[in-house]
Amino acid sequence: MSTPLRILLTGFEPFGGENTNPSMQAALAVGAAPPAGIDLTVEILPVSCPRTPEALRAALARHRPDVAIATGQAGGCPEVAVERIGINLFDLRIPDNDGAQPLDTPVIPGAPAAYFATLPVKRLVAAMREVGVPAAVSNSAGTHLCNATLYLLGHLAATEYPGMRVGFIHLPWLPAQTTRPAGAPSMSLATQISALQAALAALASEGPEPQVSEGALY
Ligand code: PCA
Repeated sequence: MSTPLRILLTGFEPFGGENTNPSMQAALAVGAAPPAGIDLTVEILPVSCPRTPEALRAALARHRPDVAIATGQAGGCPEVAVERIGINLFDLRIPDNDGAQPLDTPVIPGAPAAYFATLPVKRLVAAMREVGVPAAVSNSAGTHLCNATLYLLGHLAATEYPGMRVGFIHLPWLPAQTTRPAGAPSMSLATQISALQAALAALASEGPEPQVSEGALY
């Protein structure tokens, strides 16, 4: 039997005054029932410009994964979004959980402008669609801590963890987060869990990147 793929999956704690975060719930649920062939560890990260990087670094040092996938909430997004790129920028729309709101500030001063995710983003999207989950590649992870986490993962892979593959998955609101006002897009926790399980299972197998465009702007 081949050695199982070591995957670190992270979710975020609630932020912005909300009382839950779908990424925390979905990541913990997947951690309790990981797909076969994967040595999975789940960590929940704080939402804080200084503390998120510290927690991420500590998690990587503890687990030394082959693959690091972070997940976070993208409130208002109607589908699961597999992020393609993280940029070296904080420009927070709302304060982090320590009340800080840096604008136009690099995540790591002097470091490169951006890092691409090194996971097969189109194959992950295809695997999610195959199990009936609306999903797409996203070409901007925003400028809050989710983008910063993908950027940091790319930077840490480039500088300290050679060979580690990295990616980020943004998840929609859960239905209970969209009751007031009603009508915003949401997705059930069960569907979000299937999306993450499909992505992990796809990583445990080989396959070509689908030659389809994922260049939609919206
Ligand atoms: N979403 C935020 C940060 C934490 C989270 O779950 C974001 O999209 O950057």
